[in-house]
Amino acid sequence: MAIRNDYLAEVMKTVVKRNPGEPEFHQAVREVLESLEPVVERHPEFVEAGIFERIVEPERFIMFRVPWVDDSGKVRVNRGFRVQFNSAIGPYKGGLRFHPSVYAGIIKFLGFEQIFKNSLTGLPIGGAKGGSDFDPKGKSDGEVMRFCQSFMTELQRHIGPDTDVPAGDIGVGAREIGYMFGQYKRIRNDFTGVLTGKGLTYGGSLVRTEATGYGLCYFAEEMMNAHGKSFKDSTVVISGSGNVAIYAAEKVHQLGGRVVALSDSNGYIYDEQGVNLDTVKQIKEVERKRIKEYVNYHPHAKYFEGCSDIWTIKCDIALPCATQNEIDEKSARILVENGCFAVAEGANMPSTPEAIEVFLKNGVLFGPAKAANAGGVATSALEMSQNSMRYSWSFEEVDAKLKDIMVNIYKNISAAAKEYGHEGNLVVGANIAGFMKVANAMYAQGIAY
Ligand code: NDP
Ligand code: 2IT
Repeated sequence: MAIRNDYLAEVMKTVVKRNPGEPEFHQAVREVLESLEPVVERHPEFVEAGIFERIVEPERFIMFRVPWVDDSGKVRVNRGFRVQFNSAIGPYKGGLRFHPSVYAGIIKFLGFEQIFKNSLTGLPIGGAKGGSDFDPKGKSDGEVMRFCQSFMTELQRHIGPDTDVPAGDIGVGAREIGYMFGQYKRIRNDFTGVLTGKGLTYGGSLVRTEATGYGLCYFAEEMMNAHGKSFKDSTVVISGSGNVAIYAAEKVHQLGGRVVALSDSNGYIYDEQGVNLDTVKQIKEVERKRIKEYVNYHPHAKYFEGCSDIWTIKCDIALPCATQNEIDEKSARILVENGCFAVAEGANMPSTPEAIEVFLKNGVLFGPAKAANAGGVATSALEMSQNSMRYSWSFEEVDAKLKDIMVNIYKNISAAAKEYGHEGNLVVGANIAGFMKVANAMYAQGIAY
């Protein structure tokens, strides 16, 4: 698809001009604007109120220096970011990514996607994202702690439980959230739910660790059930071996499917008998080692260098759970040729636009990230609710709410796709359904931002 509507094409042109050298941000905006053509036609009042021009421009973009001292006593400097993209429907909410590839364009693409994803959850959360080009790999716990403390020393002045509530993403898990929470509390003298993904001993919610992966499978199962398919007896390939990948794999196994491959940025493992998740958790969560260690525990499994070839493995269902643009047109074609009938995105924007086109043209059931991986942030919002009540729900209660939310997301986006003339296209459905709630809220609040 291309942007055919002249007005939306003009909005896109301004985005490219204002944000030069940020292709991931352009890609995320272009996809949403393409989907919104039928909305422009039906809602001239949104055009008049400048909703489209406003929604692509962050309310606030913060960039800061993060100095810290490594174990050898050397001073190191990283760059920190927080984009507070949209607060129309609730306090800014979104994860923090620590990865060497982080720069303004990555943070903006993720923050922009987060607006619509958070809207789809049905919960009152605005869109944000942040992070740093810090690489936690190979760093000692002490180095990670000093970095997190320095990062929070600046970030704390911009956030708060009713203002902006960060969480994890790539490279930010329970350890990093703990260090940042401790530093926030020390500086502000405030024990409050300012971060989500906290440990269970200090305000965390049950199921948050599992939520993105579990939610992804609840969504995918609902999408497949609507077409007479399911995880039961299926072969599944999952990329990544981090938080999202591990708990997606756990839920696939619970639903009767078999996960045969997982990866990291160096390569992938193939275990025809089904991946042993106790081993993967030990390697990745406890030892923080590489996925190739898996074959030392299970010699019948195979390890291959290079992560992108994971998509050449024959499977029924593919769940990309590593990073952006990890499935290109070629990989998408191979998946289709091998009989893959469903793809649900655990990572943010893991399929290139060309790959998505291949899936849609070939009738592959395709669950786009902002719908399929919304279970993580939805459960973060449930953590915020529990913190506000100073109460905590049981695992079963939170899990049931998560499942409900994911089923509703599927229903709402397929209904929106149909209503706007694109039945079956969940990309268009997710973008329109996510947009409508935010646009209505912005419209009602006047030209405040
Ligand atoms: P983790 O840091 O726990 O794991 C990331 C995994 O992806 C690792 O296996 C990592 O391998 C791999 N990976 C990261 N970058 C690359 C790369 N450039 N190329 C190849 N592989 C890579 O992160 P999460 O599991 O939390 O996040 C995974 C994806 O899910 C991200 O896109 C994130 O934005 C998205 N997401 C996360 C949510 C959450 O709640 N955590 C919620 C919604 C979406 P390696 O160890 O080699 O770097
Ligand atoms: O991309 C995402 O939705 C996340 N990384 C989770 C954000 C959150 O606030 O829980």
